[in-house]
Amino acid sequence: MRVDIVSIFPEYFAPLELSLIGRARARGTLQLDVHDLRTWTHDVHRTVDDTPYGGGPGMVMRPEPWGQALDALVPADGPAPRLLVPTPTGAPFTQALAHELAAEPHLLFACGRYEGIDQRVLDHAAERMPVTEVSLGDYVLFGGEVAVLVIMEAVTRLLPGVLGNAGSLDEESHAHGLLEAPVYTKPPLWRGHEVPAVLRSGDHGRIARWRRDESLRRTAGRRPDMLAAMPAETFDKHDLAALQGTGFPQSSQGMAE
Ligand code: 6GU
Repeated sequence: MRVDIVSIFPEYFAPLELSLIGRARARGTLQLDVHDLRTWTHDVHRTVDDTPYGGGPGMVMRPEPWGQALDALVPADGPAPRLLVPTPTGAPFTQALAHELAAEPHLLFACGRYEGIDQRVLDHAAERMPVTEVSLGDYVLFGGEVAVLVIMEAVTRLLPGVLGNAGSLDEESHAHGLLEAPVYTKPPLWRGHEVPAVLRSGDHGRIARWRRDESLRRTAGRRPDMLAAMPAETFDKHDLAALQGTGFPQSSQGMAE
């Protein structure tokens, strides 16, 4: 996969040299280039922002440097990249979107700062390539840089060959609409806290059942929105026993009143 990142703070992306993302780059699984937006400014102050039309606080990123950056990074021949713009006004970033992005041959991230990028940059880009505005959640960051680090970590670990054990992708939180059960390692007794006996029993059927029960109860407690999104048929009689007292499933999930 090829990835280009444009930002006024290229130094933010130093962590992408480390650990498994760094290794994916060294191996060529990920071909990543970070570009300084100011490369495409031509005044002595290398200006990237200006005051907003209509008034109001803060500054807006000017369209000209962005237009030139996209011209330089979008191949004139061959397929256009998918343009990703991190912004608190974007659609929520989810594991499903991470899977979608991991299947793309070329991603281009445009990191906005201040109050955002002049809308015409995105409208013009959308005439030439798919554009996705994406948000990490309901809070506001200074700019898109940290969001790109998050998105790149979520996407890179889904690329073929990056994780040693691909099976762990199938069992992890958000893979099947439930949070993962708690995990334990040695020693069996630590500061008065024991590892649940079932996990030391060697009975794989009971262990799987225990993990599913814990997943269901944990999801009901912490992420009732996720459990509410699951159709009632998803839950068998063992699941219903595990969910006793949690308020799930709800009548709106198709159960008899
Ligand atoms: Cl993707 N960008 C910014 N600037 N703020 C955010 C965000 C993104 N997601 C949540 N807040």
